[in-house]
Amino acid sequence: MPVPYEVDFSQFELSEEQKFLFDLKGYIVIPNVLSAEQTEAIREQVLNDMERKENRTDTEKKAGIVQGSSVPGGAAEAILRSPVVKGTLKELIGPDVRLDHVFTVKREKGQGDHLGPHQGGPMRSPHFHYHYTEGQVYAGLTRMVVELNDVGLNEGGTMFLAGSHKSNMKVPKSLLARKDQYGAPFEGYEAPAGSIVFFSENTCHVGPVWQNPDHPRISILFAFCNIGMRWHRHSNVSQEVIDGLSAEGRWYFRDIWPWDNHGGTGGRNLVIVEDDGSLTVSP
Ligand SMILES: O=C(O)CCC(=O)C(=O)O
Repeated sequence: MPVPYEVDFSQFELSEEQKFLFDLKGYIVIPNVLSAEQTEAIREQVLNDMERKENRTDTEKKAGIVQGSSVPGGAAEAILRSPVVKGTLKELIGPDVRLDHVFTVKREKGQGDHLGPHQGGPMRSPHFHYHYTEGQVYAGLTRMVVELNDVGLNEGGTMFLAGSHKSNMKVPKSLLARKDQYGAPFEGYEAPAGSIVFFSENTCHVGPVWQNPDHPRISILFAFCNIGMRWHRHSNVSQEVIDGLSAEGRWYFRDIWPWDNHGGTGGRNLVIVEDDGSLTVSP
């Protein structure tokens, strides 16, 4: 009999301290989420994709990014299956999450900062308006950075204007000025390879120029939102990659609707596992 796939969120919950810090600052770093083996395999995947990728735009090359790769299929699917990832997304967005966008990063010393500091301040848009309701955070568009090489403090990991996700005033132009390196009041993080950083896209942030000559920054940047919302026109994930995912991975790629009045699935937007193991998505 076909059965609906149900996500298991029960294996991880942010601690009270982690929830408090996310609400206070608009970002949180969770060290060592992936094992050394998982990290190594995903790093190889990102590097292989990058070598194979033809026709990268000048902006992609300068920024050290690739839009469109085999991620989050293959070894990278372990990220979507991680209890920490599922539990944290449930806390920050709710249980009905979808993957909106993903790109990969390999930045050698001197590469990066294609956007300058952005976002922060009061926002009415449902993607950027941050609120705390019924005892829970709601960070409409949540970014997740998976660091696949060690990141030292102020070496070029993403930097944040802590608290700006819910500041009452607009971020002043003086703080949005583009530079190679950012000091206080921007704050950075230290993260061993395999760590994951979550932030509200409305926390003013920047991907600075990478400074470490000994190894590149290798990361994957995801964006997630509620199943009824979409920010990026393209997710950067091909149908071929999506079709290769397990039920758990495929769940993040349901169609963009939260409810069907006439649906045979009790109105819910589900992944159904058929008798032969094939998947029916958003029936
Ligand atoms: O490259 C980074 O570390 C940050 C990327 C960024 O600013 C964004 O995707 O909005």
